[in-house]
Amino acid sequence: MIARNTFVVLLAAGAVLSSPARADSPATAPAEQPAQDRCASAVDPFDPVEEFIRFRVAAGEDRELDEQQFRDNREKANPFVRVFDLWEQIIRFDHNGDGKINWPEAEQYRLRLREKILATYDADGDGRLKGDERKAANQALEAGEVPEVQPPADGADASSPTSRPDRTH
Ligand SMILES: [Ca+2]
Ligand SMILES: [Ca+2]
Repeated sequence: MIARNTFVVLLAAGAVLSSPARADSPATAPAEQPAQDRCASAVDPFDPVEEFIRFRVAAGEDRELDEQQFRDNREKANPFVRVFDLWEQIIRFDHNGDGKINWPEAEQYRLRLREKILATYDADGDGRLKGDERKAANQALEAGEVPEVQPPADGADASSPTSRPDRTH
């Protein structure tokens, strides 16, 4: 009998502990809490497939992102252009000089921005943004504190995981 009562108590305690404490919190989330993870896909972990898909939607038929498309895309659902992306920065990666951004140019911009953000916020140097690192990065990006990015100088592209020998011909 005692054992059984204990079992019932444990069951009740388990039910309380396992009830999702956050289930009712989204509707009443405090305003100061940044709800969105700004880093996901675009920064850390960088997801080239997801970013490519988003880029293609943003760039339209000609697969080239121009300034107007860049500005329009920011307001769309699942945009390629995030709150911290600046045309003034991405256009520096316009290697073929046509005034528009194609996917290889966009990807290089993403990778450089990732490098810069990790250099600032990846405190333990493990190549990932976790916990407080991620929180700090998100808060900065949300506030528009974006590191300056430049395309790598010719021949100094060894750090890019997707570097291709396309600049040598
Ligand atoms: Ca271009
Ligand atoms: Ca880290």
